[in-house]
Amino acid sequence: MTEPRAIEGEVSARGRRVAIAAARFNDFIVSSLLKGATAAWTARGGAAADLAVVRVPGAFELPLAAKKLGASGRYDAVVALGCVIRGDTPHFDYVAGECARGISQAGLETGVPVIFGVLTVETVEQALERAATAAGNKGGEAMEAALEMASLLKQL
Ligand code: INI
Repeated sequence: MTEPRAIEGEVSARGRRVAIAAARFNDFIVSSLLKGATAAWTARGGAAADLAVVRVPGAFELPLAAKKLGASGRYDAVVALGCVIRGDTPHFDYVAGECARGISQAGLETGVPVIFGVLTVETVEQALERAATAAGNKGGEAMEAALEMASLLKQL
């Protein structure tokens, strides 16, 4: 039997334009995610002038900024970065839940990949583990997912 035709995205930033929307809340973590994302952009051949970084107050504000960036037609993908750490109140559930739902919705409504690079963790230690500057940086992984999806969507 002949093999089915495989369609896969390429993780390359060459010729791509990407926007990052990053929350300022918990900046001691988000700045590391941002470093990981920009390092992945450069490592994959992206030009500095083709990467935009937009800051918003907190994770709750990421969906609206991501939607506007996606709808602008200027970017092949949007990466949303943030960090929500569980506290003693139900606030976490509202912020994390609305952020995840809104980011998914922004992608579906604009047709532009919007990547969920938001840590939702119980403790600061868990956040630090995932924002390490070396391997395992979730910002870098989010950028790679954005590049793969941008390439894939162009083929579908
Ligand atoms: N925003 C975050 O990005 N992370 C959090 O952990 C957080 N907590 O815990 O409150 C948080 N709150 C702010 C929120 O995102 C909005 O900026 C604010 O409610 C104004 O709309």
